[in-house]
Order: sequence, then structure tokens, then C-alpha cells
Amino acid sequence: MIVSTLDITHISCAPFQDQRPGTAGLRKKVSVFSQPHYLECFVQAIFDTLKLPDGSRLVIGGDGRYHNYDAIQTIIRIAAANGIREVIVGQNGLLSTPAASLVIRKYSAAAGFILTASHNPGGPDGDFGLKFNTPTGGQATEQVTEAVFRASQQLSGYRIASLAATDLNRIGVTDLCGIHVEVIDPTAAYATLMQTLFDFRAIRAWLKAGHRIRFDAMHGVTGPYAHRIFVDLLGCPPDSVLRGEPLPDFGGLHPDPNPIDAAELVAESLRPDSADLLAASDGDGDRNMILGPDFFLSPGDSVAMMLASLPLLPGYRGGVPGAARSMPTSRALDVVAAELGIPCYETPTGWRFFCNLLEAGLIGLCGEESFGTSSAHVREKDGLWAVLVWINLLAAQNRSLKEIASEHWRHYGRHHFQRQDYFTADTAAANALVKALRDTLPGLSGKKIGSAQIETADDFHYHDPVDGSESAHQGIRLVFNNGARIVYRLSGTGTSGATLRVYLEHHVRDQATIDQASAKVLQPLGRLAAELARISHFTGLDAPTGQI
Ligand code: G16
Repeated sequence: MIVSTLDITHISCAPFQDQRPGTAGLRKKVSVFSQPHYLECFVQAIFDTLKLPDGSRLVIGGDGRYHNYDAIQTIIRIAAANGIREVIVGQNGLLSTPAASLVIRKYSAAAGFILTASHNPGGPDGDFGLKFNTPTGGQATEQVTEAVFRASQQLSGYRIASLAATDLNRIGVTDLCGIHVEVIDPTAAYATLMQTLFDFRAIRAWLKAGHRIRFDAMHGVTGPYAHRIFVDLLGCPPDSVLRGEPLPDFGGLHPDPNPIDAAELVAESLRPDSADLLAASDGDGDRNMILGPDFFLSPGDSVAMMLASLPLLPGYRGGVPGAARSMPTSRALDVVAAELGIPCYETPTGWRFFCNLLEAGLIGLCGEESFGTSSAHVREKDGLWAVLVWINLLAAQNRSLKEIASEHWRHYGRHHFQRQDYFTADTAAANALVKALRDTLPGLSGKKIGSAQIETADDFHYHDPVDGSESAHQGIRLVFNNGARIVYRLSGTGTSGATLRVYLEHHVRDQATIDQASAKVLQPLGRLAAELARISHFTGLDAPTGQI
């Protein structure tokens, strides 16, 4: 028998100064990530910071975007040189973000590397990204990612093992010089878990009765998961899954499940023969958009309505101990939680802030305005899970999505919500705007504007109730005494320039205003938000460059 030993080389190079992870991992253009030593140095900085015990197990998978396959081979080599002895990797290098979270937990891995830039475009000119998760399956905390950033700035090089490329296409186990590499079916554990959470029998009966679903995988990672669950297990016709083949450039599309980038699905929902539920997920499968015939369900409403109906789902019969939303997300969830008598936590933007609350058992449901929702079944947001929640709720209630929403609003009032984005290539101008706005806060508190008054004007500061950590400057809030709210923050997921996000919200209770379009109700608030922040003055933009 030939026993080969691991051949490890130390490569010296200058450190990179731009490897600070953002809202969810490090995201850069492919051209940046694929330059010599760049990925290697970031991965080395992670190992230097995590200091995993020798012999540890690692999970690796990604959304299938351009550079995924090569990056996985590199990570395996660096991991081997840093003491990792077992690697679990999804077939073809694929693992959706929520499935990766599940696999990390299932295999008691010491860490997970998820290769994704989420909903950002892919391909050679697109974006690439890498985030690393802890043994809980959740994303590393801000403290850890900052420590990695500091380590990356001081590196003198990295260690790399000389290993043959792993065949990621074939399920099975390979021994590479003592490194145990297991290629797994990326959908298996996930599909099994979903069957314990939802009433597959009731859903099958609902589908047999003639109801239809339509799911747009946007050429991201969820195609194989959707085929397995919707087609194989629930019996939907194969054409229920749209763009189900993962492609390195997402077919040239922007794999972001929102009404603009998934416009084709929105158009389908407006047709007389629309399916009963239409949904889309993003590149890495953690986001969701939910539509019904002639109806768009806003993410803040979706999580609030889920909380109100959770006991209808087999996995959630006993309800949840608490719920959480990110600060800019509409406060529709708070109203439901208050009626249920459970706490509703407000966290900074970034799924990682929910993880401590989930891990400590303080919450069992959480959601964000950015089309993310999930429960304690994993430690990431979960697009297909959200779609299954809604299919199960429709099947259990035998009512349309629009009817369920209308009844919810009659009872709780409606939180009209809109996010306006102002993109500028001039990052300094965007930072100056935020600084100037921050400086005006003391004068805004208590200020009367028309018939309303600003009750609170502050810069959101989060105190984590579980580990006591503090996160400052997480977004500027203007809360009015008439149910309105404006929030400003800079996006943390872009790879160039800066995007100012302006979140508008108005809670209304009278039926006439409930029935109006959110864009119309929020128009005056949008104008006020632009004036107060002097957006045109700082950026030259007289209107949002995008809105959802
Ligand atoms: C990431 C985070 C989310 C966050 C979103 C938007 O989502 O995981 O928690 O809400 O970015 O962030 P920003 O407003 O900073 O662009 P994803 O799906 O991109 O991983």
C-alpha cells in the first residue's frame, strides 16, 4: 500500500488591506477574488483567527457561481495545510446557504465555508463571495469577522498543501494524503428535515385538488432542491420549477427575488390563469419572494403573518418563545408578537445578529425586509422553507394569499412599507450624508412636521442580550407619533460605490388607507425622507435609483 504524506508549502506574500467582511461575508468582484494569493490569504486569516483544533471537520459548499469550483479546490488545500482532516462538500460544489447551515450542524463540523455573493450577479465580470459559519451553523459574529480582517492585514503569507483536485461531481469518499473528503448529495438532509416541519400529505391533497405553484430558482442553487421537494416529493409537474438549472452566471440574470429582478414571475401572477402561489429564491437560496394571484406579499408582512398562523404547521404547533426582525424591517411583527404576549427583538441588519437569539432559545422565528425569513430549524435564512410555510398555510386554510393578508390587516392594521435605494459611485458623498444626518439628530427629536411629531431620532445601537456585545451606528431612525417611521442606512453588501437605503413605513388602521397602494401612501414620507437627509445635495440624485 502506498501511503503518501502531506506536502505543505509556505507561500510568502504581502497582505491585502481590503478584506473586511460586510453584512454577510467578504464580497468582491471575481477579478479581485481570483487574483493571485487573494482567496488564499483570506482563508488563511480565517484559520489563524479561528484556531481550530488539528483534525477538525469542515463543510464547504456554494451557490454554483463562476469561480465556485476552483475556489473549493483552493480552500481544501489551505484547510489541509491548517490541520483540517475531514471535509464535507456538496456534490458539484453546491450547497444552498440554509442547507450548509444544516449540514454543519448535522455533521458537528468545526466550521463551514459558504461560497456565495448571494443575490449579486455572477459570471467572470460578476461578484464572488465567501462567508464562514460556526459549529452552530450560523454566521461568525461581527467580533470574529473584525478579528479576521485585522489578521488579514498582518499576514506574511499562507500555508497550502499540494493535493490533487477533488472530483466534486461524484458522491462518495476520497482519501487525499490522509484528508478524508466526502462529497454528499446537497439536497438529502434538507429534504428530510422539511418533511418533519410541514404537512406534506395535506399539501399533496391541496395540489391534487387542482391548486398550482410556480417556483423560480433564477438559475441559482435552489433548482435541485425545488425539483426534489416540489416535483419528486410533492408531485408537482416539472414545469412548476422555472430556471431550475444552476448556472455559473445565473443565465445573465440578477438572481434577486424581488419584483424588479423576478419581473417575469410578477407578470405571471397578474394573468387570469395565475398559479395559487408563486415564489422565487436567490443565488444561494436564503431569500424568498412570495406572490399570489394579483398579489405581492411584502417580506415584513410575510413574517408577521407567519407568526400569527404558526400553530397550523406541524413543526410549530406549540408556537415560538419569541420573534425578531432587523431594525429597518416593518414593525408588523411586533404587533402580532404583542398580541401573543411574546417578546419581539429588534436587531441590526445582518442575519448573524439573530443567531445568538436562536441559539439561546429566545426566539423561534425571524425575518428581514430584504426577503429573508427563517426559524430555529437552521441558523441561516431559508428561501425554500419560507415557500413551504406559505404552501402549507394555503393548504391548511384553503383561502387565497390575498384573502389571508386582507384578514390579517383588518385585525392588526397594515404596515405599508417601501425601501428606496440611492446608489452613488461616490462613497465619500454617501458617508458625508450619513455623518451630516447624524449631526442633525439632536435637533430632530421632538420636531413637529405638519400634523405629526418625531418622537425618536437616534442612531440604532444594539446590545446583544445573549453575549452582551455592542454594535453601534446600525442605522438612523426617525419614529413619528402617527405610526410612520423613516430609517436610513448604507448597504453592506455592494462591491462598488455606496447605496443609501431609505426605509419608509406607515402603520394604518382605517380600511380605505389599508386598501391603497403602499407606493401612494408612502409618497409624502419618501419626499420628507429625501429632504431631511438632503439626498440631492450630497449625491445629486433627485429620485431613488431603485425601489422595492
Ligand atoms: C445579507 C444579509 C441580510 C441583510 C441583507 C441586506 O443578505 O444576510 O441579513 O438583510 O444582506 O444587506 P444590505 O442592506 O447591507 O445590502 P444576503 O442574502 O445578501 O446574504
